[in-house]
Amino acid sequence: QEGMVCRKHDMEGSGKKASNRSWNNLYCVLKPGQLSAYKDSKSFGHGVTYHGEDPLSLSNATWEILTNYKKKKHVAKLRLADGSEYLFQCKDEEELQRWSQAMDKA
Ligand code: I3P
Repeated sequence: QEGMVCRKHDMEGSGKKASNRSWNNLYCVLKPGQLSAYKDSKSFGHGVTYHGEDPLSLSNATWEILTNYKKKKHVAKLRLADGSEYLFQCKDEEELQRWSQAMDKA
């Protein structure tokens, strides 16, 4: 599963709020056990991740669709094993379901 998703870093692993809390439209690529982010599909083609970030490890991570989230629609929360949290906004419900199914398998 891969495609453009809007992402916000919400919490650091330490339990404090993330410093850069902006939403970024990123080309996300899900492989078994890891989620990588790129500026766009071209950067993915070149293997250059967004801001040089390492892939997020999905072992012991949880993915939860935020049905009560008021600010935006089609949002899910990814919580990593270290406690850090990222919000992902998909363009529509179908995309959200697609990502959710892929996350469940990854
Ligand atoms: C953030 C940006 C986010 C907003 C966040 C702001 O500012 O406006 O969209 O989250 O609010 O801090 P900046 O771009 O200057 O970093 P929401 O869209 O979820 O409101 P927050 O700190 O309350 O999460």
